[in-house]
Amino acid sequence: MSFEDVFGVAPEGSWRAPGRVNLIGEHTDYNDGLVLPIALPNRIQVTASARADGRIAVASSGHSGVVEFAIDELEPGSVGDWAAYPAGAAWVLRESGYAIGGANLLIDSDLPSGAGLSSSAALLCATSVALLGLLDLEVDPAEVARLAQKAENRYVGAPVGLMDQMASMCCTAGHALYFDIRAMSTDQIPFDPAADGLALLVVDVKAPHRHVDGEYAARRTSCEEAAALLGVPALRSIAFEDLGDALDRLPDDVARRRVRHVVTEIRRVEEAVELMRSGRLRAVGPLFTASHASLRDDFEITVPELDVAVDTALEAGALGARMTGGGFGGCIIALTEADAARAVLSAIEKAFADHGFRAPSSLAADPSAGASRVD
Ligand code: GAF
Repeated sequence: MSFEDVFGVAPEGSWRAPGRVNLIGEHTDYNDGLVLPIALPNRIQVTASARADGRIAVASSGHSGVVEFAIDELEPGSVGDWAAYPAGAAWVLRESGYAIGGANLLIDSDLPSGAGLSSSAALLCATSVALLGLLDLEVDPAEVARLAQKAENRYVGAPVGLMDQMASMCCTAGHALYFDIRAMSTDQIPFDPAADGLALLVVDVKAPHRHVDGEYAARRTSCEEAAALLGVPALRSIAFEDLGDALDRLPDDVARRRVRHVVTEIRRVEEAVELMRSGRLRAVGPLFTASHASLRDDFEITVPELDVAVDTALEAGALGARMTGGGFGGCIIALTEADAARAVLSAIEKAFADHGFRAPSSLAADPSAGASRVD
């Protein structure tokens, strides 16, 4: 589907924003914590031309038809389904005082959706940079990320944290993004497994998403309620050394397990970054595995496909493995010796066939750059 065929005019440019996998630091972002994502080579691309009538027309290679709306009339929920994301991006830019104009937008993607690779954030970020790019407006990438999160929270209605949008906007090639949400500070950590004779496998377990939105919101609410009970603004304020005391002050076992996950996971991110900075990438493997156990047992967001993939990867010799992303489906990552990657993947494929699960698929995990204009 060419831009001219759909809109009858030539495009003025294309902008792209990648998906991500998080190396470690899961469900910590909305607790003011620490995360460590890499951007994937897979991305969402928005090709665009300006319109003079204040309307946005959006088409997608993954969906039929053109959805059209007036920027001035956008209100949360006014556009639904997949077009809610580009509409949300336009709404938040308008609300934030950016004088965006009308546009024709054609969306194209090689980023699997529903695989926990952050296609929603990528679509919001790609649309935002396209709408701003048509006006030649330079906006700080972290600010675009914050606006994209606001659109997802307020326009789409998903109570997500800020990790995915920051990964999509601020990652750089060859690095993981160490993002401290409380400080709103970032550091680029060199990440090149191949240089150490290692590989990072990303495996989509193809599990049907089960109650993802409701369960995500429930986890967030549990964390916020626990923080209120402990008298802190967010669980980040509970130091690892004070975890035992904090757990003693909580009224029930579920709250204790949720808090234990968040506090220990933040600690694991610090440890992983320390190891990566000192060139000891192999030693990060056990932290991945501990993170998965915490997400499975304390945060309770894994599903059988994720657990089987992780257990099988470890049995087949992976140095560490964990689910990545929001949970309840999506992907696992496994750190392996480079020459063991194929065997680990084959073992997961065989285990899935034995369990009667859908066949998994794997993706390249080259740490890639954040959103940009496509030359
Ligand atoms: C999803 C959310 F969008 C992120 O903000 C983050 O909370 C993640 O789940 C879990 O770490 O991707």
